[in-house]
Amino acid sequence: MFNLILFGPPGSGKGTQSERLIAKYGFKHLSTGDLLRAEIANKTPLGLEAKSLMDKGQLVPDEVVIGMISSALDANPGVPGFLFDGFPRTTAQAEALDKLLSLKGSSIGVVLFLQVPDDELISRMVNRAKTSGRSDDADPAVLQKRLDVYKRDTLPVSVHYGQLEKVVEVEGVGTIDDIFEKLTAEIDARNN
Ligand code: B4P
Repeated sequence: MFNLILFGPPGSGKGTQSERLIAKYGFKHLSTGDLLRAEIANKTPLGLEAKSLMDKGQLVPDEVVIGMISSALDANPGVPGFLFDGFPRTTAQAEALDKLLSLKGSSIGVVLFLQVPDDELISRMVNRAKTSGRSDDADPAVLQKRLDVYKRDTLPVSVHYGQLEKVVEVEGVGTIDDIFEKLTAEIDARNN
């Protein structure tokens, strides 16, 4: 089993590239953002709590997302690997993920870290807001908050996996096809 984390700031293209990577490799896609938006769409109690935090640009509590990932891992035995998209977003989530995978005799193969400057991130999310209907993309103050939270709480995840020598930085500006090619080259160099 080969597991990878697609890592990067909000709007760096994790969701966009994940779609293509799962189509090519057959990984099971686990996006905590998508899982949370499904809870919101179904108006579950968890979804209601998550929506109020997401609309403010804040993270949902660790125990909620760790619980979701733990259930998803158990529900998908026998897959060729998992692609984690938007998770882990805190060091506590990373440590929990490492433990969950080790209980299954597995681990993270590589962390692909998309590098995109802040002004490009903001412009992408503002554009996405026009079509996605995502309320967390519409307000510039919320976008700035999401970038601040990323730098404070999520960037340390790259340090955690950097210490394990698992992080590969990939230029995230360019055409979607070019970035996809760079990501697949890194995966193919490790997953054989
Ligand atoms: P997510 O759903 O993870 O979304 P994201 O980080 O905003 O976007 P992503 O990087 O996937 O960008 P995309 O491909 O869409 O998180 C949303 C919220 O959920 C968080 O703020 C948080 O509140 C909560 N949450 C999620 N996971 C959590 C966790 N683990 N713990 C706690 N809370 C959690 O790309 C963005 C735009 O750019 C798109 O419009 C796309 O078309 C465009 N684009 C992509 N690639 C491009 C390129 N190469 N050039 C130009 N544009 C490009």
